[in-house]
Amino acid sequence: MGNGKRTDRPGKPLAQGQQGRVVAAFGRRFLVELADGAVLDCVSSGKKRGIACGDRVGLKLTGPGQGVIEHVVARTSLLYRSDPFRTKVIAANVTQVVVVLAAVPSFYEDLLNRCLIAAESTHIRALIVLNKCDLTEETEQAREQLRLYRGLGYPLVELSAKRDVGPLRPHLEGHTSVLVGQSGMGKSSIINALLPEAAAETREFSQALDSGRHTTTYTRLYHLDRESHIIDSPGLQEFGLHHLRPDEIDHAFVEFRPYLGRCKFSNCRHVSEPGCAVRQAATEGRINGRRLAAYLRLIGAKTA
Ligand SMILES: Nc1nc2c(ncn2[C@@H]2O[C@H](COP(=O)(O)OP(=O)(O)OP(=O)(O)O)[C@@H](O)[C@H]2O)c(=O)[nH]1
Ligand SMILES: [Mg+2]
Ligand SMILES: [Zn+2]
Repeated sequence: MGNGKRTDRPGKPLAQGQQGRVVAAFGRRFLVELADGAVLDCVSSGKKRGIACGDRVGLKLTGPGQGVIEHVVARTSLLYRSDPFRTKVIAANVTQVVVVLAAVPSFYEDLLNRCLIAAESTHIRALIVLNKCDLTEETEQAREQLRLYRGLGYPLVELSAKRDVGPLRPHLEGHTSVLVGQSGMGKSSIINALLPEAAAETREFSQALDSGRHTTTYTRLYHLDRESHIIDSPGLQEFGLHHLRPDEIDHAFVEFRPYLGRCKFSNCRHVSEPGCAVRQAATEGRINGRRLAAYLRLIGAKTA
């Protein structure tokens, strides 16, 4: 399954079916919300794979409160990750990726970069949240580390889910946002702070769907208002980008763009080729060395 793949008859309602939005995705089980607010417990028909939270779907009712998803309406976006063997969808029809970081536990900068690259390559806006700012001492170094990303144009919102999520609210207006990041960064805490009633809902849904673990194990969409929605997702250990071609990765590093097409060789991978405009820019301090190193790790090159 690829990003550009359109799935089944876009927008066409089924004669006896209903349309709804996937508001929770747990393996092959889904909760689908209908226009009247009713939520159905659904499975996917046949071998249909890759249905994501946020997807608009056509479904058939099979019993009280139950249905089968029969098709997926064409998506405006699909955020997903991949390794050489398979693809894992994260969320569909989102307009913003919110990468949630915190100083404690420490975050992996490569994972941040991978989240940003995934967002750029899907043409989704990316926002960085530095949570747990109530831990003032620990946060200082993380703030310093993130200065680079602010310089690249990524909005950085500092907050404490424990104290006040207010600074995040204006950034969510009119967007369908998905919170992504490592486990323990506070994604679900942010959701609960934004939507006090979500705590009860989370417990309710975790009873229906969860295996009883404390961390999030399923993707779940919440409504902030009619136009603004937010998706909580399970913590990521890694963010495989096997599906991206090297030239797509090049373009997803926003600060590389002015130099692309200017290397001596048109297929330059910016590793050690002579006449490389990207490396030249790095040497001159116009591209940060940490980002070039992250790029080289991403394309699997030796950074020696
Ligand atoms: N000090 C402090 N702790 C926080 C804050 N936000 C969350 N935490 C704590 O961080 C821990 C992890 O929070 P969660 O919201 O479960 O993290 P998550 O990102 O949803 O984790 P996964 O679901 O595993 O991906 C919990 O113990 C929270 O109480 C904060 O603003 N300040
Ligand atoms: Mg969580
Ligand atoms: Zn080059």
